[in-house]
Amino acid sequence: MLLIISDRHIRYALLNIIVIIASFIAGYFYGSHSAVKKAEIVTSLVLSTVTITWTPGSWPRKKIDINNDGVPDLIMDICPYNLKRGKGRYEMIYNTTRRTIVTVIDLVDIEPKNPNVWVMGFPEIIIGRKPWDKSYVNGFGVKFPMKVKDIKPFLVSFYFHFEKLDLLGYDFAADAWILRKEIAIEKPGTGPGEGDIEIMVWLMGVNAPGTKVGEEVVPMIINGSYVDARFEVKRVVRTGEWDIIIFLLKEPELKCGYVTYDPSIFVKLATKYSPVDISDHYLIGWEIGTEWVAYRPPATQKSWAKVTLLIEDFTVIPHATIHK
Ligand SMILES: [Ca+2]
Repeated sequence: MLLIISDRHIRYALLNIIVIIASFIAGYFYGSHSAVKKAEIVTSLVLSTVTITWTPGSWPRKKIDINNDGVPDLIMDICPYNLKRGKGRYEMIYNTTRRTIVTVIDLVDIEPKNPNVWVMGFPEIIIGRKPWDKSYVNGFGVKFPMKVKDIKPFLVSFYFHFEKLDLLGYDFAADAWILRKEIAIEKPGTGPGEGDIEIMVWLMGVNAPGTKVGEEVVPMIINGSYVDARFEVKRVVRTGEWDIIIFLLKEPELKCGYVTYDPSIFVKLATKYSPVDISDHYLIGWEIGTEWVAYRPPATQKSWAKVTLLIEDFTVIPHATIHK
């Protein structure tokens, strides 16, 4: 993992190298010097990562089974929804042994599908599903879909870190959909529309859209400590389309680190700010990723976007919450 440079990772890399060298030495003495033994080692190394790579016109995504029990636990999705063309590298790499997800964007000559939309994509990991999916990925045990008024607590926890950040705009955020019954239950796969709600939880980012409608305090664990996290609540109300509620972390200011929170708290708070009654709506999943905005005309002459996002130790714990 040449993209990761912290001390911890250097130590890990050294440990890996030592293990690999020890394996080869052990193989040498164990016997046989056989080609089969060497082949086994190479195969296990090759299989330790799963990479999905964007090319123009594609929408790469892959279900990942973290604990290898045959049931998918999350979807890794490049989600290039507004990216028409670009030269370079846009990929996500899941490392099965270290359980890291690295997103790499290094593109030039970028062309959007819709020039009026600044966000190019939302490379992300998903539990449950997106509105356009027909089936759920519920391997962690959170039973999506969940009716809002009956929602059960669950925790999401992860470490995140940005490197080589060279973007006109970005966020690191959760995205989730609260859908009417007729879409969530009766017609899964139907895109959202008027009467549905998209909620976002921004841990960092610039230029969150919407009008400020409130402030909330939410319990979180950040880098191992309990925090009364202060959020600004913003709302985007739109005619003929779904409305958006954004929880924007104001305090503590976060650039990277370990984060744990209970998404059901945000869903309950969203009922207070939603322009429509969502108590009988359904939460269909929880997504974490980065919306990215490229430098491009007319803001700059050339177009480019560059960032590496590391998500590590991602896990979900059903039926758990955070209390002070
Ligand atoms: Ca699994």
